[in-house]
Amino acid sequence: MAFELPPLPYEKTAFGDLMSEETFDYHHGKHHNAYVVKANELVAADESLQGKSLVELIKSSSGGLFNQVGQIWNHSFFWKCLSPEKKAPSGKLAEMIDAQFGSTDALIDKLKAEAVGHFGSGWAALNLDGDQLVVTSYHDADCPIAHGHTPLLILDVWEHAYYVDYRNARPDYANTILRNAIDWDFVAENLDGNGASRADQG
Ligand code: MN3
Repeated sequence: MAFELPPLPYEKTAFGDLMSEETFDYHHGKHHNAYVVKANELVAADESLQGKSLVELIKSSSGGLFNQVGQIWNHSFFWKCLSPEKKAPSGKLAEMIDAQFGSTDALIDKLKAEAVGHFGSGWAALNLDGDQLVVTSYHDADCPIAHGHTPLLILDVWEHAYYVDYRNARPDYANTILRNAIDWDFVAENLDGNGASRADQG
């Protein structure tokens, strides 16, 4: 069965100037869609790949196919990490953040530094490792699932994610999105794997 572009979980205009409709038109409608189209072409051309799930392909492929399926997973997960309604961590997630980083602000500073310091295209991420929160990043189409990591939150730091709205200012993009547009409820759901498994459907 062919992979499909998952619909956005909100309207393309929901974020106003934080992330514009034009950004969603290109980022979801063209970039994310192109990964879906190319992955389907590669799978259709190779019988041994057919019937495999997205996660199975991420774990077993390399090169061109890995780039497409990794990016399908990353984007499907990324859209779910965003919320047009400003939220804050609560419950167990807030306790873990406070215990490890001191405050949500301090965690966001660390995530922002990871996003800004990452050279070239890729993804900044907050993962769960055992009972510890880990801030890290991935290059290009690399994907937490490929490493057996448990992602809680990922932020796209490819230029196509911010160039329409922030031009070259990756720090402004990372700071604005991390402080105003994260779905911390989705992040918390991923502590027990539920959110991540939902993103796998994409
Ligand atoms: Mn992208």
